[in-house]
Amino acid sequence: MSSSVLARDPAGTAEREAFRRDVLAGLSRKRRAIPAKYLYDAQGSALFDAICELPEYYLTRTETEILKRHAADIASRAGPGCALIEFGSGSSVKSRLLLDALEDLALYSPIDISRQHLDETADRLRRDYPSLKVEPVCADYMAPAGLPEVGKGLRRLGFFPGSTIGNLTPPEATVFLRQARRLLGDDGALVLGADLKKDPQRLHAAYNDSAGITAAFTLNLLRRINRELRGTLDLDGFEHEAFYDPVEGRIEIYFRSLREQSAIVAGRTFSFAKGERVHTEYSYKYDLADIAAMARSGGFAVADTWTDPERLFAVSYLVAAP
Ligand code: AVI
Repeated sequence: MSSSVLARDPAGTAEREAFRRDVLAGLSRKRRAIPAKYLYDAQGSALFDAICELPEYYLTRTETEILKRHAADIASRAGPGCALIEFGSGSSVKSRLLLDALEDLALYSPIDISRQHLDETADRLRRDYPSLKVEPVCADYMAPAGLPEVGKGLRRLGFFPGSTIGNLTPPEATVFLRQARRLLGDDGALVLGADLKKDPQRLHAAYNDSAGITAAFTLNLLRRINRELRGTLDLDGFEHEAFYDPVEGRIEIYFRSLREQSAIVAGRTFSFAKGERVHTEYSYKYDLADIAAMARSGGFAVADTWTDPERLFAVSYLVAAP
């Protein structure tokens, strides 16, 4: 879906239609799957914020600590007067660490598909940083059509935190990085947060928390389908499933049918066998060689990487490769 469609469609009709199309297509496939982006309605976004606070979910805390410790290193690599372009406008805490550290920042431009999220972020930042030029861009930074031109004439520093890159398959990550490389330009750089491979039990716990918030996040997708697509999915008839696949180096997340059942979605009937599952997310984990290879595939080279003492998470400074 293009950003221009979204901009002309404040009521979200096009978004609703894309959701209907993707859910029906995803449930009609042999290996059922629904794109992860649909997990983030208002309730899903609130649940994800709660996930970030969980004791088992070390990612957010750890990346924030790394950024706190190395914001000055990032700023000295970036130099004065650059434009900061954030892919997504979620985590203002992390962006602020860079906003505070970067010298004579010329522009801050968050790119996000959610107009509401963008406007809220921009309003807050304009209030807290009155002299900062804030230019939000409403666009899908994963759309194959490419990214709109932002920060023209300025040296551009991209920021893609949170290991959101891990929710992309390797080919999708390459597409994203190539698009970012084109937008950031030959003298551009990208600060990339990526979750590291580690003890599978630690990974398992991060996606199967004892409070059940991650399960609620996954199952909220069923609630959204019922609400927006006149669905009759039984919320008690499915469970969250998440496990680490060490061969693929990724967490896989599904909702799984607890019994044989059928449900109506947007006027169509779907049957589920007992144990049948619907894929909702991948969350790839990396070692430093994986990050270097991924960067190369997107036209970048790793100039620096900072990690925490336990080597749970990595923040890399990627420069555009010639
Ligand atoms: C947004 N993303 C980086 C999260 C992750 O860890 O892959 C999404 C998530 N899904 C369940 N827990 C967290």
